[in-house]
Amino acid sequence: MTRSKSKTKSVSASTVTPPMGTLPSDAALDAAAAAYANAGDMFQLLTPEGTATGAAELPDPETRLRLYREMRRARHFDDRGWVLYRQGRLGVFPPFGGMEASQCGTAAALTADDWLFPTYRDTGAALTLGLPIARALAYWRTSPHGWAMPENLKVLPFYIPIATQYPHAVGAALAEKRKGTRNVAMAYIGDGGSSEGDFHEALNFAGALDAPCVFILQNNGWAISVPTRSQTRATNLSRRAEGYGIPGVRVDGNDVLATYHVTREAVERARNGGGPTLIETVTYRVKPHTVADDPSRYRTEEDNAGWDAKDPVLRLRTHLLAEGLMTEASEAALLKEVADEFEAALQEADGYPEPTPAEILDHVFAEPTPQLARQRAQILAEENA
Ligand SMILES: Cc1ncc(C[n+]2csc(CCOP(=O)(O)OP(=O)(O)O)c2C)c(N)n1
Ligand SMILES: [Mg+2]
Repeated sequence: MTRSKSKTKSVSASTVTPPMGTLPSDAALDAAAAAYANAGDMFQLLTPEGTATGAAELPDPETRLRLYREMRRARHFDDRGWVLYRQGRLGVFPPFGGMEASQCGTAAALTADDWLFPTYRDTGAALTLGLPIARALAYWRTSPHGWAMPENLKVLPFYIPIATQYPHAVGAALAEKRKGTRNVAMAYIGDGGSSEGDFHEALNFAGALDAPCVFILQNNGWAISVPTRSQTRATNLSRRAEGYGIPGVRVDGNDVLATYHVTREAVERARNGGGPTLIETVTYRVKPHTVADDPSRYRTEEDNAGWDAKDPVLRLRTHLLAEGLMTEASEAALLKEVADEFEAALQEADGYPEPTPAEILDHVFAEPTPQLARQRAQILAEENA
């Protein structure tokens, strides 16, 4: 487990990037392996103090401001979610505060034509690609309004079963390849999920068939109460990619400029026929597993030490203020916009009709199977009896 002793020596992500439009050569994979052989190394563009490492050029100012906005939208959802849960206005949901760089920076590298397969913790990623806030709230209210993919957006509903989304993403990526598009599929998973068979099958399948897939492995140190260090002997999860012949990148998951940078490279490679990439974002679950969890039962203050100082939102904030790209006044205006957007979405979600029992079967398949149709008729008959 490397989370507490992260030596953030900057490794250029370009060392693992083959030229556009080509498959990764053995030499490129060897270079990737060499670059990431030291478990402490990870790609970083901004130090926790907000200064540039010089490992690569920073994204342009407009992109940096966009990333800040996306992280603030995500953080606001997370903060308000806690309050709404305590008020009985939102169900149990998994908070992701502190993981915004890992989620928003990666999702921001996609376009609305691409696929996104999120886990239950990836609201920040889904919002970044355009999932309406009201739909995300509906999901955590167990309302059918949150169960389907929104129109014009290929964001799957949040997956609760661990790791099943990985093979699904490979299927979607291969379908895009067959259709001859340049669209890619991005799938998220946790450190715990990466110990499941589906994870390994998906990486092998994607590598063998050159699926245009980007696999994001968010190593947040914990799978509920199980620390990463005790569920695997692997200390650098990105190196698992080597076993499947695909590039693996390890990135500071609390540095949004770095997560965006490496993900853009991986997305471009996939679009250009270069196949899949595994990206390990090294981050930490500073919050409980869900809002109903009590992490003091299984981890100590020592476990958590140092992570608040690595807060991804504050890191970019320091940089933007220092560079004059944002002032306290312009930030205040942004925060007001973010809060107003959320309250309008909450009102919209409050206006959704209460679900009826038969709706539990909607959205399971595009066309209901005969069994589902029979069950639906039965539920309706019971309701009307
Ligand atoms: C197939 C399956 N097994 C077990 C569970 C119970 N479960 C829910 S969350 C979780 C831990 C997952 O940890 P990780 O993949 O690291 O994701 P994180 O919660 O840290 O984001 C487990 C075991 C589940 N949802 N699905
Ligand atoms: Mg985890």
